Amino acid sequence: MLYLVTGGAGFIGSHITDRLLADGHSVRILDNFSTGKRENIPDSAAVEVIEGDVGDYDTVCTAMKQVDIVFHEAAIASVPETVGNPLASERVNYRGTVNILEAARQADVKRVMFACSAAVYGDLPELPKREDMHIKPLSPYSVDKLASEHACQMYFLLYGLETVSLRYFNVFGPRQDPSSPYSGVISIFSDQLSHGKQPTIYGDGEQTRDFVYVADVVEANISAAAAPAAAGKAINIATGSKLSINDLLKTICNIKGQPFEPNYKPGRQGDIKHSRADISAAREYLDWQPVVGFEAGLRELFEQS
Ligand code: UD2
Repeated sequence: MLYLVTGGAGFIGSHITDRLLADGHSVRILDNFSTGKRENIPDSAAVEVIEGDVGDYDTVCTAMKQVDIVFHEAAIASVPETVGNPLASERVNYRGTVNILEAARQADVKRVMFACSAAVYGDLPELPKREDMHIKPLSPYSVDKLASEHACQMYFLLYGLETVSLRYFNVFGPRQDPSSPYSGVISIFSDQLSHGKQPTIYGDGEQTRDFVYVADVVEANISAAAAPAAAGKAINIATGSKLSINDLLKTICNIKGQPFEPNYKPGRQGDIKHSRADISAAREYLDWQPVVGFEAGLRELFEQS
């Protein structure tokens, strides 16, 4: 089987690539290296790398040749970046997905997994988030992810191309880049503590998130590629539990054996207060639930960093 992983040099895509290689598959990576890193790609004869952009249809068609299954992880992942540049978001995050879907249709690909996001839910207060509830995307990023999800469903219904949209919640793990202020909070805290810097908590720290470990996200993708009932669905990928940012920092400090003294700053504009998923659809359609989980994931992350 030949797999195409877009964004395969990035955080989640590189972990999916590792998993596919471990199973003996061949992997083609399409990545423009805007945020992805060459060192994330294993040195293996079973990996082919195409440097290129999902926004370019001809490039996508070249990358799609002979491919059986696609994991579409490439995106402009920074919400603030898309707020500053909505056209770039539309080109990569929406049109990039349509390019993938159309090229996959032309190449008779068996299934496409699309990396969607909990961002589509916006700031509506109702919890836990269920896939069928009212949503309110609030940024170019979330609008383009939602539009992509609709395109995935449309390609399934209209053309029979099997697609699965996975709505990732707060994913964490090795290779998540801590360098931007909008990087995942776990990568930022971990990096700050490693360098003896005081962590910052925005707001009162009582906001909560549903943190899911990257290895569990990879397994959700592997299940989605094979589960018959998943085609045409949008499915939350999370743990179903919540943790406050205050408790997150305490847990990290306990594991690292370092004391902490957070610096509290005003809450971020647009910050969502609480986020937690209902993961019953993942259980039902993917026969998936997180196996590593939050604390074991944190320990694994710190062992590797
Ligand atoms: C996540 C996604 C984002 C989008 C959004 C939709 C990540 C990295 N980001 O943003 O792409 O899908 O959900 O709602 O998964 N915080 C601190 N100190 C720090 C950094 C963050 O207190 O140094 C707080 C931050 O204000 C927020 C929480 O930690 O309340 C989580 O922040 P985040 O940037 O990791 O993720 P989030 O949920 O804002």
